[in-house]
Amino acid sequence: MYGTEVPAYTTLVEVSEEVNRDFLSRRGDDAERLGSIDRVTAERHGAIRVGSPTELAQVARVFAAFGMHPVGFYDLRDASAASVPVVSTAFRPITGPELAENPFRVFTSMLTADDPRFFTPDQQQRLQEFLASRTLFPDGLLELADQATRDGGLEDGDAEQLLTLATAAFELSDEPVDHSWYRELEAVSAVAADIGGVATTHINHLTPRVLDIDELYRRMEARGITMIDEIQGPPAWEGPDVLLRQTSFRALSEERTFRFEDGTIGPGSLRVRFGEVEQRGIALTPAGRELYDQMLAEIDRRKAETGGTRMTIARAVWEENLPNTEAGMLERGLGYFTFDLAKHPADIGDTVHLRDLLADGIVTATPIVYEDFLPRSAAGIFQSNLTGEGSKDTAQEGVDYKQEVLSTIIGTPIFDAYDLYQAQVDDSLSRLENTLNTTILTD
Ligand code: OOG
Ligand code: NI
Repeated sequence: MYGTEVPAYTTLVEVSEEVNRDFLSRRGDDAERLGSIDRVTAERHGAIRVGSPTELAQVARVFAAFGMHPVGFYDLRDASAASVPVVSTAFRPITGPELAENPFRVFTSMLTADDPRFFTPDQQQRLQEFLASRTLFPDGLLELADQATRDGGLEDGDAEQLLTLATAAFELSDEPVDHSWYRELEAVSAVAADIGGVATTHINHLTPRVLDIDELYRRMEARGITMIDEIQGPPAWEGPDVLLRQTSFRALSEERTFRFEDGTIGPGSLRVRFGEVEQRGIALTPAGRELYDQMLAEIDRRKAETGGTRMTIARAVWEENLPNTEAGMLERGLGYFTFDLAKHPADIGDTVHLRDLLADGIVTATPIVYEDFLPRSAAGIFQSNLTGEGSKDTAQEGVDYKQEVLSTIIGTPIFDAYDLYQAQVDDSLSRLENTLNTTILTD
């Protein structure tokens, strides 16, 4: 569906597959260190935007039917200079085996229609009325979704029906867009217009995963597709990939039908949907993430001081601060790894240190891939695709959205990503303890 809606997406997928194939033949087995080529080829994240707590709660029911649960909280309202009035979470599978089977995530943003920094009281009221009058997810879809969640699946016919209804809910609508309302919201924020100015939600982008994003960037530019200025997130460097690197091409102008001020209906154009691609690396522990955030601050500081390019400065900062091997990251507790038995030890006591098992080659460590998002990159991706800065009245007090508030709206707790990564580590360690019949000490 999305490839039909946005043909440039198909190009992006083709180029991503080429890049992955070439990377695989260049690097051999090592290329699959962070995921099998089958998984990486199938892997995607999508982004959608909804308008209200009711709509967010409903979409959560749709995703739950597919084993996708809310993970993490992102407040993008303060993450960039531009006006981005949304708070977000990501729906995804939460266990290793589920992720291996279904490597999909959907970054889901909810408009903060009641935040006075963005909307006047009059606009808040009109927005809420507009949003309350539309139905994104029909009852039939929600009932089937709940049934699938409750029963752990559906009969074939019902499963087909669920897929048909769910896909349709994310399809671009051809209902005419109210021109003056859309433009009024756009003056506040292009994101607000994309959410509150149209009758339905839609997939904003669908992002394939590549194993070499620098190469992807070069090849897209060589095809004449202008990418945003910089790859977001970590720089290219010799050490292990961590977290997430992303880049995108600017939203293309798309024809839509508008209802104009004089009552006529006719064509006009919008720019909201873009193409994005990403490279994923090792998930960082809280300590690793703290170091990452410090490095970002240091990069900003040096950039302001010297005026060099961000990527050159970033690489230098990384080389100074981050261990350039997986073993180094593991030793300093910066990244998450699972542990597997490599060979049976001759004999082992009641307790044993993990570091000794690793040193003796009895156990090997495998990095856990980062499955989530980065607020600053997300804000950068939003921002690079806005037509204008929009407006934001920073003198006003913002509405205090936080993870608990979003959990209450959704009706189930939002998972903490660190807890999920740690659970994967702990599972692997308890499996080892059972196999080796010992207690493994990790400090
Ligand atoms: C979501 C932007 C965030 C990412 O990859 O960081 C995102 C949006 O544009 O709706 O998708
Ligand atoms: Ni994205």
